[in-house]
Amino acid sequence: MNPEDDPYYNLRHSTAHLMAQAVGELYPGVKYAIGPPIEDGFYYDFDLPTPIGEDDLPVIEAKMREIAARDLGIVRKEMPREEAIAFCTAMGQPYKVELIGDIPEDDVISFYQQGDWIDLCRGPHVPSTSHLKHFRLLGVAGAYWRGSEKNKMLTRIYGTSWNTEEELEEYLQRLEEARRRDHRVLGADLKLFTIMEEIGKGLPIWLPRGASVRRVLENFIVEIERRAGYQHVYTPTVAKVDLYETSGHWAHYKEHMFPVMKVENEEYVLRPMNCPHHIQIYRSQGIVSYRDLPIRIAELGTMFRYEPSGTLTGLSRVRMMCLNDAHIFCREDQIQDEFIKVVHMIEEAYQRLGFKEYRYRLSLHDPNDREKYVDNPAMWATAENALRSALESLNIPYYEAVGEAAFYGPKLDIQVKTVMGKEETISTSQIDYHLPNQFGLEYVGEDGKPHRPVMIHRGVLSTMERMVAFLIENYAGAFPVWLAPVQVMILPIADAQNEKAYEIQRQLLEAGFRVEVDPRSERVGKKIAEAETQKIPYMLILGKRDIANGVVSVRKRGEGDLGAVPLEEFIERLTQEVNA
Ligand code: TSB
Ligand code: ZN
Repeated sequence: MNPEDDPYYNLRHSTAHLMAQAVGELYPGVKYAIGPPIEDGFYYDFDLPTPIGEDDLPVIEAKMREIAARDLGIVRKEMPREEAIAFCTAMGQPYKVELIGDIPEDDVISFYQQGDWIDLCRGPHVPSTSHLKHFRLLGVAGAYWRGSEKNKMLTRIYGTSWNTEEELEEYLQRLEEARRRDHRVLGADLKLFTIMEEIGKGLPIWLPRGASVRRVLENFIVEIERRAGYQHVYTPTVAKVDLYETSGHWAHYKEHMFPVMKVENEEYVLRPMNCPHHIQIYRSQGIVSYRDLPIRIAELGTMFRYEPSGTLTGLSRVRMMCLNDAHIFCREDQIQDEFIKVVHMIEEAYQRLGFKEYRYRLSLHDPNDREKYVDNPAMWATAENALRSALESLNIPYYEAVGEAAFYGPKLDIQVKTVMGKEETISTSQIDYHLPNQFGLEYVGEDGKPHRPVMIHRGVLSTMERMVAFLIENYAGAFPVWLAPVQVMILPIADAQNEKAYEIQRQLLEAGFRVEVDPRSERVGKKIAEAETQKIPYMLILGKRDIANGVVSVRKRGEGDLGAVPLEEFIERLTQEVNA
């Protein structure tokens, strides 16, 4: 965001400063990182002496209003580099010292001061704190210093700031709208999932309705994979540490793994990925011929990742997850073809799921990051070239991101946006020359000699957790009939119709649908309203007259009354819609 193309730049940047000053007065000893304006608002990252949460925001906001009312002039000060470094060091602001190091040699180093508070800053700003009136603090999140998980996790406070009270109100309303779609809110309202502190952070419980959606998705993708020649397996969710030492996870992925468990005199870890297990399946098959390839091993594989608590988000970022995973072992001359098939499978799935807004990201390694990435420039060149040429023949638009590859190879990631505006990876397809090497995988070529296969790692639906989070938001909880956890709710008008309602439920269950009865002695109007709030696609209303006439009165979510039809006709309609 630049001052030139954002009319709110100064206002929001100044409000970020105001917040930082307030935090400084409330939490002496706070260390300041960065605090830029962003779309619709601003944030500031703090290294705080005590942890804070959403509950503390009103106090900070009140302090901000108090400081704004002091009408402090905001003044620019320039300083020579050495002086600036000494100044920030004396103030106990190590992040600022680091930031000064990033400023190009010839650039002027400037500070902005309001009252007794001062911050390293390029500016510009509004003239005085009294210009800041129409703001609101919105949330707290964890954020790594410089965005790298190798650095300390800081506390990020988000806020918004506008020129008028009307603008602010309008924005808050827009936000409220987005929040209504937030999968965490809908997940609770629609009884899809819950997270219990008693069990632990990032460890969601799938309630019956959420589990239903998940089961439908699992069956859906397993069937697509079966047709495409994948073989499904089950493998253990733990393994010996040695396995991950061999794979390279121990060297490059350890900080994402849970700590080691000692069992008798062996060491085990919860697996953060399924690949090494699938590699063992390849190895267990004895001699593999070039004619046997590709071998496609698939699993709805449960895995565990140590994600810092500040990054956990409902179902979309968790610590235990089930990935729609597969590893394709193939010859080099098969990579392109297999890769293209994976992308087509992703597109097929998205079409059925109704996803339209997504972007392809080519995720490349960062040659300067020796810790994250396997150090083998020739291997990276081969893998990245193979991926690029597959992309070329697919002829799809994509953008590139350096430093987003897996430690073992480049990826094609499919990026989507959550309702809260965060970009996330759903599907991924990755080319890997590293793991086959680590495990010494071989096949016998046409020439009778041993050769090394290449691996494609791919997840089409992502983890079931992240996929369901995304689906909830995508549909605002109103799942299409084939995915809906409860497809039909039967609403008897009076108790006298309950028995018949259960009979119809049995018939519909037999026909393969997910159906519930609401037998409570409530007004039917109230039962209808509740089923609407639960976003159930079909309601069957059952009165005395319906039973006498041998029909059910059908209501559709969002459309209302569709009239009375014999049950068989309704079943036919439903079957057609589910299979459409
Ligand atoms: C595709 N070894 C590969 C696999 O064979 C792998 O694990 N790739 S991954 O690390 O990119 O993860 C696969 C997908 O899991 C990601 O694209 C993302 O959609 C999902 N995912 C990753 N971390 C989390 C998490 N903490 N919570 C929910 N989903 C996650
Ligand atoms: Zn893998």
